[in-house]
Amino acid sequence: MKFSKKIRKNVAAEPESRKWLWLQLGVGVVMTVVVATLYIFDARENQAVSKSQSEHAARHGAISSGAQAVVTNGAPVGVNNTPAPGPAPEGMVWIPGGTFWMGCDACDMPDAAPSHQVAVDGFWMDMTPITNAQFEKFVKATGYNTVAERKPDPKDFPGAQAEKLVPGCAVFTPPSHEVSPDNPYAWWRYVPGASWKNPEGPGSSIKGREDHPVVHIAWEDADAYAKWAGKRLPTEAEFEFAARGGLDRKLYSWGDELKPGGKWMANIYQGSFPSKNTVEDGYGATSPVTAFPPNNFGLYDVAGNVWQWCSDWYRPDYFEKIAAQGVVKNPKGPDSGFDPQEPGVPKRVQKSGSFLCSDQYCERYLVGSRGKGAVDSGASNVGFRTVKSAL
Ligand SMILES: [Ca+2]
Repeated sequence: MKFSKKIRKNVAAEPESRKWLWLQLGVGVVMTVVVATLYIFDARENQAVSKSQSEHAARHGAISSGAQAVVTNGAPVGVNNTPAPGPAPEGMVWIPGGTFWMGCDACDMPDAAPSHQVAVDGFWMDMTPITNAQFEKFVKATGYNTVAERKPDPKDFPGAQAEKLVPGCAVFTPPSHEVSPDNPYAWWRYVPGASWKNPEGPGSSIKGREDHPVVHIAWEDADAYAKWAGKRLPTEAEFEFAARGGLDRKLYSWGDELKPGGKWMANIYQGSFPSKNTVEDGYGATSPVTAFPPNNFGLYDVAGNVWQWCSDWYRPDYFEKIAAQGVVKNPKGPDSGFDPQEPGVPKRVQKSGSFLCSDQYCERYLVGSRGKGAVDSGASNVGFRTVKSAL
């Protein structure tokens, strides 16, 4: 089924995994074996090639002066020369800060416009999304229980039947036939027992996926990990500045071409969403966090693979408001979240898009685009990475 570009880009936000609605709708138990088979698709050959290219990029100037410094409206746009304040914390890279055009006018996404100038100070950022292995360390050290593992409190879900209030999370379950992309419930299933360590539900595990990003992460889970690690979640502005890698107003974190030289640069979706993934990039679900090339700052997976939580509340009109204020320094988002598509459901910003985004659906791997997520909900394509302030 063909949809106009405008409709495709404004269809229901992905992921639509809001827990209370799932519980109202009822709980579906899926054939986890079938889904697990899809998820552990490996494509070792592709991985080997990509990894070798990634390592090459890291050795040869991944952290380059990628900035295209220009002066626009009197404000210098570009990457600062601020040196790293010390040795890099393990697994992190120094993002020197600077001034950039945030957002995207060409994306045809109202919440990402207008593009506007933003300045951010330097900070450390995780080179990759947090992996299953990293999250496991956190859980072993703290005994932390993620939101998906907790029994939903009836007080939070008025009207839901008691027997439906079971721990679980939303798992991508591709339908066998073509469906309209405006009905996410055709491909999301609330799976009892699904969580970071059982990504497709009971019987599935993270074995063999230790270097994949952790998933089924709600905002407070990400925040708890960050605090334990002595870090924090990035602001939306920090994430986008870092993802752009010093490139000025490009569509993607690597440039303006989706597939430079015919090569996939991120783990996204190919084929006819959601029923037929042709897996041209080698991965039908999550991929190892260094499977695709890093950007100019040496950051992996700033587009595709998994959505990554930011600290900002989400409002679709936020860019409009701050664009009127000139160059904004270190913006931290609005005071509260509001999504007119779901008033009353507090949401925070997510960036990068996921392995489920394609040019037919979502397309939010575009570096200046924005995602959003209900704070109490993860999904099988939602993870995070952390940052650390310089001081
Ligand atoms: Ca893919």
